[in-house]
Amino acid sequence: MMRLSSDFKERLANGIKTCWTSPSNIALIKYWGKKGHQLPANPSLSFSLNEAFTITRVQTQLLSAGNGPEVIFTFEGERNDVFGEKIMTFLAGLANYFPFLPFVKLIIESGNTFPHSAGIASSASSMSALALSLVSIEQELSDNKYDEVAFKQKSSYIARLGSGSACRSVYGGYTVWGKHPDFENSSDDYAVPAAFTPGSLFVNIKDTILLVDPTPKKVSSRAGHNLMNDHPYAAARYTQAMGNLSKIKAAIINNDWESFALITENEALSLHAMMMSSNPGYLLMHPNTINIVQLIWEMRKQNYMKVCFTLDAGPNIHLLYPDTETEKIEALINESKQYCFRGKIIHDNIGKGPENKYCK
Ligand code: 2P0
Repeated sequence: MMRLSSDFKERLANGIKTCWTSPSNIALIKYWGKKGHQLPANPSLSFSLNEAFTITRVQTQLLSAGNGPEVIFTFEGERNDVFGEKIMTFLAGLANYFPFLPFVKLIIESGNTFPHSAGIASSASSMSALALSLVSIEQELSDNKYDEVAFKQKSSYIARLGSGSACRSVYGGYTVWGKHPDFENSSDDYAVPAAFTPGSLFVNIKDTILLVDPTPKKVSSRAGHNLMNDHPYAAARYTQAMGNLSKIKAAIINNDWESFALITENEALSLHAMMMSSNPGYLLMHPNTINIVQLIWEMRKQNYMKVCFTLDAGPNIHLLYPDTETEKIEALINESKQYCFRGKIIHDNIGKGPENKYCK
């Protein structure tokens, strides 16, 4: 934690403005199950998206009595007190990390580049954008500065407390969250960039999201994580994820698409198998999710395409492929559209991570 400068109230009275864009991410090795306070039961690996991000602007006002924080939250131009309350709850747990919080009213304006109904998880991008903004404000109120690594680590730590997967969104490229012997600096407390050099197939990996069903899911991720607590297969699942993380690292470094595809699909199907075998069990896949999986497998076999799928906690298919394979994949995407909600698809690809340079 950084010490506040002696004139921090003056700085707050002048108003501090910060703004971050932060991306969503897609997990290849899935985080599913928690321990302690928002710590992962197994490590996960994801990459940040490029097009799907949240833009968050935060302005401070001084509350000199020190009875804050207060929040005014606007989402896409409209005041949203339901989200505002959620942010208040989140901030209430952060007093130990940000001693300035009692002295601020935060005016937060947020928006996404992707529609609500796109089936893209917004908690990762929005919580990471907010965490980065809070750490930026902390820096403005101190006479010291974090270096780049410490700044990102603190942001990742704070984002994790808001939503686990959000801690991976503070970086670009491939990111690991959770202690694993093959990733030297990995930690359960925050995510770190995956310190490997990806093979050429993985440098510009694409993620085309096939939107099967845009309606909100019936079982939240929070509830899903909780169901892992007494899950009969939990221990085996955590062991599987540890092994899959080692294997996928090797596949990405060795430019081995086939192994990558096997592991990625094994993770997606295992995640949903955990949901189905929870007590009570539930299904987030839609019949058209399965229709598309069958189509991918069929067309991949016929045409030797470098393509695979993954699934988030929802029915939509994330089609992953190297950018060099784009033309070959076109037919598969077109054929899949019949199973998509209003034929809707979203093109995305691996991205560079959060930025604040566009915010003035
Ligand atoms: C992941 N998911 O690794 C996994 C795979 C969804 C499927 O992390 O309760 O929103 O906020 O920590 O991060 C979704 O759960 O859960 C998730 P919380 P989160 O991306």
